[in-house]
Amino acid sequence: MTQGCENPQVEVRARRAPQVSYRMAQVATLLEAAGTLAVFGFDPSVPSGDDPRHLQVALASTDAPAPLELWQVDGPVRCGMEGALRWSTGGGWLFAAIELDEREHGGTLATARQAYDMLHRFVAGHDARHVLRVWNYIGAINDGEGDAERYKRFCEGRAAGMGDFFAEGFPAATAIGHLAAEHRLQVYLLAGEQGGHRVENPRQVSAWRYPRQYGPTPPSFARAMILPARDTLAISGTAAVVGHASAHHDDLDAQLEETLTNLDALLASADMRAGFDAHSPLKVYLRHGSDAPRVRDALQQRLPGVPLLLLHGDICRRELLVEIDGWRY
Ligand code: 3EB
Repeated sequence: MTQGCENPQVEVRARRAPQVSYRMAQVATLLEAAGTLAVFGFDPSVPSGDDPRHLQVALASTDAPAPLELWQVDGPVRCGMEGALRWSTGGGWLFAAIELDEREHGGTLATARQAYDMLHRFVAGHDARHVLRVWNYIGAINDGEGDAERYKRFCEGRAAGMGDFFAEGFPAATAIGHLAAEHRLQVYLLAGEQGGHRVENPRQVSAWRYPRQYGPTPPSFARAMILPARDTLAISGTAAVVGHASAHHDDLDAQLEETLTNLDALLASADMRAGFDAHSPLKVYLRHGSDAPRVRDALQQRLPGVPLLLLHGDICRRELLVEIDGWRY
């Protein structure tokens, strides 16, 4: 475009990011609130709701009662179901979620492929077709040896199912093992009308460049995504990985410190000021649920006032005990 000739009427205005918060409330109350795009519960024994916007994640909160996670957008929201897929759209955003049973789709690899194939076909038919952020919850993620480990099979199937849909670059993502029935695969995503800006961590090898030792297909995700209005950073699952190696094997405190250093490095890499605050919710995944009080104490000291949601789940490398994802507004 010739400089100085930009027509403001042609330029698409980037939409305000969905507002993510943790709430102690009833699901129904949150679903009735204005602009509710999605409500997440964290109790694997509870089914997802009749309302397509209510997803029960297969990971258990370490807190009782557990808070709900709320996504709110500007403007009216429409929603629906299409087979195994639930979706909602409003304010220029699209939420889509799928849950598949591995026993019906021929194992971990084939089920991941199917989930990504269905999701990308669905998203491609919408105005909000730029997938910015994905969450993957996989049963028994560390079962199986070598290349047969379920996480590595998932990575192969994910790559096969997305095909060249993410040719412009991968979304930010989280992949965590849940402790519910191992055949349940849950994948959900946020897509927008415009692409975001991918952020990598200079302290870490980009996941899609991990060497062969981590599996035949490297993980397909960006470390973080700046949303189109540049108002928000969506942060991928972040752990004590330095270079491509896991640091501080089986040392929880040291892994937590390394993870916080990685989060700081991501903020710097995104040109955002340092630190997290009361508007920047973080989700903490713990391999051992019994570590929850210690981790909560440590994080409350290090990140005072930051909303935390602690979940009991397995990290995709056996030696990792903690992983953190979240939003920085
Ligand atoms: C890591 O840094 C930790 O496979 O989608 C973090 C975030 C991790 C996302 C994924 C995996 C994924 O490699 C693991």
